[in-house]
Amino acid sequence: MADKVQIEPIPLTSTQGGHAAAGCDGCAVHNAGALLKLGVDMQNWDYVVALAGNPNTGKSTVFNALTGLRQHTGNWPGKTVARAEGGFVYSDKRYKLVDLPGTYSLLATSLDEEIARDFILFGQPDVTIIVVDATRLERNLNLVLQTLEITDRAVVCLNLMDEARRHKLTIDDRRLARDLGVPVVPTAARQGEGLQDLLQAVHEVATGQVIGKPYRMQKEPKAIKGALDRLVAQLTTAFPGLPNARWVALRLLDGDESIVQAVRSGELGQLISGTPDVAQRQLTHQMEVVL
Ligand SMILES: Nc1nc2c(ncn2[C@@H]2O[C@H](COP(=O)(O)OP(=O)(O)OP(=O)(O)O)[C@@H](O)[C@H]2O)c(=O)[nH]1
Ligand SMILES: [Mg+2]
Repeated sequence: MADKVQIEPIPLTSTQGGHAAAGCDGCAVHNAGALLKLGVDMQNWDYVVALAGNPNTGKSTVFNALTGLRQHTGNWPGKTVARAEGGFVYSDKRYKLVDLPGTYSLLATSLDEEIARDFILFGQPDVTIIVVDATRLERNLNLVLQTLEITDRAVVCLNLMDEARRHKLTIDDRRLARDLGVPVVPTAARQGEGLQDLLQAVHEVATGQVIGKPYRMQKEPKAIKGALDRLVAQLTTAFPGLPNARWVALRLLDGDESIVQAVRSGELGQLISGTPDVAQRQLTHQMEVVL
């Protein structure tokens, strides 16, 4: 059933609204400094929401519906990849929405993947909406699971539900939400269906009313378990509060150059305030020896 979207798109030049702060219930968790480096200015906005998803799943349709076409387009800093950002107000909170490049994975093997991955990892958006094609769920879940390894602040937008219905596909979205550990909202974005529920789910995650407990693969091959455990312990010491130490450790073991670089340069440390330099230097030194 189509519902009416009651949102209030706002011009990007508006100067009202609060600042992001950390360390309280319902407060924003995004990393304003890292976001600025990624070209997103969070002054005068409460929350930042990233739109991720496989190519052609309806991300831009969702984006346009939520921002009412009030949007800036440009490039990612230093890259020739296009970026759109826009804004809306929902329940008295000012949300900035950033449309990420469409990707099948977040393993950073292409520029698009690197941009999407870095935005979620370093920008630490308050919510990441993962738009999935309900008619190709299996293929789309790959990106969902990878995103959930990095952040627990996610909402799955189960889009193209009209197409799924046309193909006589029924999806148990409640079961999916339970299994994934994050909210799942069925939508047909082109018709505006489900967008009100999507906004409500985003709001609940952003304000901490709903806390995701994402499904994460726990079983790793025996051969790497010892190394993984050691690396996680070292990362946790070097970067206390790192929200995804296990994922970072797995990427380091995989030789992911941009993550190795982020540890070496301290960029990873900038995500968390009060990082003890000594532990970080020790880890960096050990990595120099190993790599
Ligand atoms: N039937 C149907 N079509 C949709 C829906 N959402 C989006 N579309 C259509 O799907 C096509 C792709 O939508 P986009 O919003 O451009 O998808 P995207 O994910 O931004 O695509 P890329 O940026 O190229 O990765 C367009 O023709 C949309 O009109 C939906 O819920 N139902
Ligand atoms: Mg698009």
